[in-house]
Amino acid sequence: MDRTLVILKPDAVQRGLVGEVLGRLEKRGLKIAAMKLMQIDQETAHTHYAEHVGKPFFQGLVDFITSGPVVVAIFEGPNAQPIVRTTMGKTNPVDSPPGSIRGDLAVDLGRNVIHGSDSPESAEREIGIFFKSEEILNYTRDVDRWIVE
Ligand code: D4T
Repeated sequence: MDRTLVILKPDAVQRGLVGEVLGRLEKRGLKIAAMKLMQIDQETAHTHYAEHVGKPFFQGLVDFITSGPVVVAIFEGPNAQPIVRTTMGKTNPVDSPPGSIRGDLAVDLGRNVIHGSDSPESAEREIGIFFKSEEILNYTRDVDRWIVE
């Protein structure tokens, strides 16, 4: 089954949006395979955002993602990675349609509430940054047969 990494960024925790955002992903039909509340340190932030090193927004991005607690989670389901990305909306909330997480809950690129892996390869890399294999649970839900044919 496909897995993807989700981070509810410090703005989501501070604004009390954790339940709302997790609920939208659960209601879409995805299953939580792992989850924790944590504070990301500078080194982990640099590793996670390695593709953005050198860009003008990099330091602000690292300062923001390390500025307070985040919730990191692994969501599982068929096509988990693109399903999460479309549920999130576009990177910039101004381009995100109403009905998407960012289109309903955010207005600013630098406070866009949620991160989701942008490819299966990114998902695998990012899951490895935040979770040990024993923290990822394998279990079935009775409802899954009503979600996936
Ligand atoms: P994340 O990684 O936060 O889920 O965002 P996306 O995957 O949707 O988008 P991204 O990697 O291109 O950007 C990472 C992060 O940087 C912020 N950002 C981005 C910014 O502050 N200024 C910018 O110009 C860009 C492109 C927002 C998301």
